[in-house]
Amino acid sequence: MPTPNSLDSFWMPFTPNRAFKADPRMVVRAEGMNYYAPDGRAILDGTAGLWCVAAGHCRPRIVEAIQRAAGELDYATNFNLGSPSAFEFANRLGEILPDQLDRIFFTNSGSESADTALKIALAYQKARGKPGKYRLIGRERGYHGTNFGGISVGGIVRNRMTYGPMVAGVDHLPHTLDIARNAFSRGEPPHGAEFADALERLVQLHDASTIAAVIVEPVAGSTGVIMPPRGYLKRLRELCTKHDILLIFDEVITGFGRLGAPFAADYFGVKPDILTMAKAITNAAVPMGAVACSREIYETILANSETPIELFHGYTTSGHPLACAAGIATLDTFRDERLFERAAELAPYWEDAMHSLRDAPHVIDIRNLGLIGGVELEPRPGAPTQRGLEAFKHCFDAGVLIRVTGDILAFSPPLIIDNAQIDQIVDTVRSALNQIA
Ligand code: PXG
Repeated sequence: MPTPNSLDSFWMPFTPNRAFKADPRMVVRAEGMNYYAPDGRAILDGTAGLWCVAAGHCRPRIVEAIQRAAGELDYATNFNLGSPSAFEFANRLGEILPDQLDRIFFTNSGSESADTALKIALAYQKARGKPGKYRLIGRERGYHGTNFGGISVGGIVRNRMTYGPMVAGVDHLPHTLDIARNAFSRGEPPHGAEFADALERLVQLHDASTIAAVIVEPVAGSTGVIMPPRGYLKRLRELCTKHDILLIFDEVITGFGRLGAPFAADYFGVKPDILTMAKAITNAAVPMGAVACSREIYETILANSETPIELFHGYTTSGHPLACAAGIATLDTFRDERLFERAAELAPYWEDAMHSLRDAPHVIDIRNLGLIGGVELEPRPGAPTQRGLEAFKHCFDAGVLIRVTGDILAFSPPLIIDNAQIDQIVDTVRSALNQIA
């Protein structure tokens, strides 16, 4: 890989550009569980890239599928022209998605998937003769990417406050993090199913006849690993059904085995009407996202269309041949290596390992589910986020990549991790916490 002469031109996403460019951290290669720094040093990937490299890095089967596709059909539009791999990949996704949730719209990212899902929800309500159902309900601390729909229903202050009034007609449920009652609980926290009842209050405020959809992450990842309290998602489903409101699960991080089941919908036994995907859909080897809709939604929109084109929405690279080839090879890998089952088998060891950090300095909560972990640190007085950042840097220098959100350390390793590598992550984090003030 060529060494750049300057770091000036690339405006890095969600990064303190000035600080990073003054003290850059680079990786130049990856394989399996590891990244490699320019000096050849291995860095264990405790975050599967950014929650996305579920099968581990540079898997030959996926690499070869992309190479083959690039030489065979580099690009074809799916606007009024078809290429087989998009149909094939949609069929394959349908085989592992929840029953009847198998009408697939392709996007290029999780952000596009969120906005696509919201638009489909509105199109469905209009198609069934209920255009007055236009409101979209998100949740505090929700993350649905960075496009306008996603930040409107999302609940992260910094992602919203700069960008004006956003999409109209949006309201939010409360988030479900309740450290006072649930600190150090293992798996689904016991308290807080009643947070779902806030939807009843929103119905009283706005009336259900104005509400199109509720969108939530089954497990909130990027806002600091927030687990759904036991019974919460079921109750949310019941309330949505009761009030004729669509339920959208954003499964951009929970999809593809992260919880030890194909999707969080399977893990929790709660079926949404629309489910968004991205990241691990291609093992992140080619950018891609997708939105799975119920047959009822798809058929209603098609049957009631007043125009030949039923949905005025799409992207130049929706269902790109390289992404579809990568996606099919990724699903083959998940299946043949039984990676979703492997995640379920590893989860108890992972849980014990995460919770062994309970007595480490600064730790005020630990949360886990499937192969997800979150360790919340007490913020340093007057300097929030500093402790988290220092822990991250210590771990990186010691050869382990973790993710940090404020003072919360987040873990989401590739599903191919083994027990010794889990131990290495935990030992490195413990040592980092022992070294920082
Ligand atoms: N929905 C969810 C639930 C996500 O986690 C997106 C949508 C947006 O996906 P794209 O592909 O547009 O980035 C995400 C992305 C973190 C972190 O620190 C997580 C994400 C992105 C950046 C950082 O955990 N998730």
